[in-house]
Amino acid sequence: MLQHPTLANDGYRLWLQYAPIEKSDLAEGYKQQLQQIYLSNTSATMQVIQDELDLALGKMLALSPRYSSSNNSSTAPGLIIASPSQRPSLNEMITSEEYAALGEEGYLLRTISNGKKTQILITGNTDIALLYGTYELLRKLQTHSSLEKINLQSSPKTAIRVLNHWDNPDRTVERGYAGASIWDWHRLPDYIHPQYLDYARANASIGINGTVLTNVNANAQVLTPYFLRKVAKLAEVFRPYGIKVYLTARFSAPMELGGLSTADPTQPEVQEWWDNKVNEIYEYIPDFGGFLVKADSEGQPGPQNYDRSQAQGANMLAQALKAHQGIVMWRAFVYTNETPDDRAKQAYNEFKPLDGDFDDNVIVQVKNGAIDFQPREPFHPMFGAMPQTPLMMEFQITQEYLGQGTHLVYLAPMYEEVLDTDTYAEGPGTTVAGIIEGRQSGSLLTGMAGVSNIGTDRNWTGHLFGQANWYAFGKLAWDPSLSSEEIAEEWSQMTFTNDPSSTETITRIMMLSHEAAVNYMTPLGLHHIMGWSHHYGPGPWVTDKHRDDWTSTYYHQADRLGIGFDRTVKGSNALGQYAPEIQKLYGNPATCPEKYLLWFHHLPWEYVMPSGRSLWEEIALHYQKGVDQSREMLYAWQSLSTEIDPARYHQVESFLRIQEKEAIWWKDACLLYFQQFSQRPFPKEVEKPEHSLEYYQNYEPKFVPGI
Ligand code: BDP
Repeated sequence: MLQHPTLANDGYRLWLQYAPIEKSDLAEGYKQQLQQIYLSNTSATMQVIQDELDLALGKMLALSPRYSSSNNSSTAPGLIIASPSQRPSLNEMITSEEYAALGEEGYLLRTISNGKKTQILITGNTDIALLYGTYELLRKLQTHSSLEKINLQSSPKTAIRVLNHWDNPDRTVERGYAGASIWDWHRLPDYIHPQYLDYARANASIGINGTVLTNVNANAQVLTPYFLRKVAKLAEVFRPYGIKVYLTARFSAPMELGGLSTADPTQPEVQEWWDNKVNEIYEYIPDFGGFLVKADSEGQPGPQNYDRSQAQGANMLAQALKAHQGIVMWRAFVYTNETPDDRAKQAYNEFKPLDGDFDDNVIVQVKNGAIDFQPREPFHPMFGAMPQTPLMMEFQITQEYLGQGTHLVYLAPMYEEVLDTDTYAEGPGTTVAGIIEGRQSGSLLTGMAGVSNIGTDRNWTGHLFGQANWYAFGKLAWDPSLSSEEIAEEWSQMTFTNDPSSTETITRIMMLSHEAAVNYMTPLGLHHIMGWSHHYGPGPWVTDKHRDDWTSTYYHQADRLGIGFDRTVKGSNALGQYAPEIQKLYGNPATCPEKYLLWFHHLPWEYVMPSGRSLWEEIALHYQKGVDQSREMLYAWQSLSTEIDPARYHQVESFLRIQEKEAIWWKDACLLYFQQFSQRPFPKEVEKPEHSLEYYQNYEPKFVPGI
C-alpha cells in the first residue's frame, strides 16, 4: 500500500538513486577499492566530483572515502582521478596519442594492476572529462559491475548535446506535461532553487553539455538586462558541471526592444543592434553558448518578412556571436502560412538551395521527421541533402504526440530507428547518425537537441518512465550508435533494481512501448490524426480549420476508395527529396516498409498486404494489437508489485491503466471513423467498440496541459 508520502521514494533522485548495495562481498570489494582516492581539489568541477563521490559512496556503501592530492602519500590510492596536468606521472602510463584521441570531453577509465595492488584510473584532458568519467564509474557501481578489468575510452560523437526547454517567462511550458517550468525567474537571481543543482548533476551524468532555457516561440524580454542577470546566475550554477546556457532569440527583437523600424538582416542598424546585444550578453555570461532560433514558422517573425533567406537571417546572428565563439542553432522547422501541396516538402525546399551559404558557426537544427514529432516518421529528407552544412538532430523528449504525461512510451527505439537509417546520400552507409556526427559536412560543429520533458513535478517528468527518455537522449547524443535496449537495461537498473528478472521485465515493457503506441495511435504510416491543437487523444475527424495542413483529413486522405497520403511522383512527390535508392524502395507499395506505407501511398481498402489480409483488416488489427500490447505492459508491470517501492510502483501502475483505457479510446475512435469510408466489418479479433462514433466525436478533453 501507499507509504506515507513524505517517506516515499517519489522518483526525485532520477537514475542517481545510489541505492545501498546489499550484496556484501560486492560491497566489500568496492569499499576496499575506493576508500582512498587521489583527487586534487583545485577547481569547482573537482569539488563537484568529490561531492558526488561522497554522496554516492556514502549512500551505496556507507563509505566516507579519504582523499589525497599528493603523489607520494603513504597509502596507494585505489582510485586516481586526474588529468596529466594534475598528475604528470600519468604521461608514463597513457600515451600522448591516447590523450589526443580523448579530445576535450572524452575520458579514459582503466583498471591497472601492478603486482598485488589494483588501481582504477579516471583520466582525461579537462576537469569536465574527469567528471564524466566519475559518473561512468558510479554507473558501474550502480549496475553492480565488476571493476576488475575495465578498459574504456569514451569521447562524445557530437559536440553540442543540448536540452531545449520550451519554457516561458511566466513558467508555463509549451507542450510540457510535468508541471511548471523549473526556472523560477521571479526569485532569480537571489534564490537558487536546489533543483538547479540536481538538474546539473543529472545532465552531467549523461553528458549533456548545454541547455536552451527558453521557448522557441520566443519572448524578446529574455534578452533584456532584467533577465540576463537571472540567466547569468543559472549559468554560474551550471558551469562546474560543463553545461553552457543558450537562449532563444526572437527575430524581431531589434524592433521590440531596440525601437528600430525593421529587423531586416541586411540593414546595418539591425546588425549593429545584434552586435551590441550579444556583447552585452557576454558581459553577463562570458561563456554564453549562443542562440536557438525559430523563424518564419507558425507565426514567428523571420527573414522571410523582408524577402531574405534563412541563411541571411542566421548569418547576421552568427556574425554577432563569432568573436565570442558563440553559435547559432537555426531551426529548419520553417513553413509558410499558406497551405502547401505538402507540408512535408517545405523545409527541404527552403533550405536545400542554401547549402553552403551558412556561416561556420551556424548549425541547422532539423527535426527527426519532416512533419512534426509524429509517433513515427521516416527520417527528414534534409539529412543527406545538405553536404556542406552542419546539421543537428532535434528530437522531442516531451511526448506531445505520444501520450503526453500519462503514457509509458520509451522513445529510444524511435530515436535509434531514425539514427540508424541509411540516407544513401553518398552511396550506402551514409546513416543519419553519421551525418549528425559531421561525417558528411566535415564540420566539427555537430550536435543533438532534445525538447525537454522536465517540469516541477516531484519526479521531474510527470511519468516516471519519462525519465528514461531524458536519460536515453543524453546517452544517444553522446554516442548515437548505442543500443536502445542496453540503455533501457542500464536505466532500469540504476532507477529501480538490479534484480535480473525485474530488469528483464522492465526492459521488455520499455522495448514494447513505442511500437504499442504507434499501433494504437497511427499504425502503418498514418500520422497527425490527433485531437485539435492540444494533440491529446484521437481526432481523425478534425477538418475545416483555418489551415488544411493542421487538420487530420489533410493527412490521412481517407475516402470511399482508400486511405493514405500519396507522396510518390503521382502525388506530392515528397519522396523525390530522398536519394534514388530510397525513392525506389519506398516508391513501390510492395517494397515500402509497412511502417511507412500510408505515409507515402494512398491505397485502396482492399489492397492486399503481405499477410494476405486487406489493408482495412491490417489497420484494424494493428489498432487491436496496440490495445493488447498496452495490456501486456500493464500485466508485466503488475508482476513487479513486490519488487518496486510502493509509491513508484503505484504511479506507474495507475498510469498504465490510463494508457490501456486511452489505447481503447484511440482504437475505437479511429476504427469507427475510418469504417465510415471502408464500409467493411471489423475482423473478428477486434474488440467491439465501447461507444458510438458520435460519442467520441463529441468527447472533448478540457484543459489539457501544455498548450
Ligand atoms: C509543434 C508544437 C508547437 C511548437 C512547434 C515547434 O505543436 O507547440 O512550437 O512544434 O517545434 O510540435 O516549433
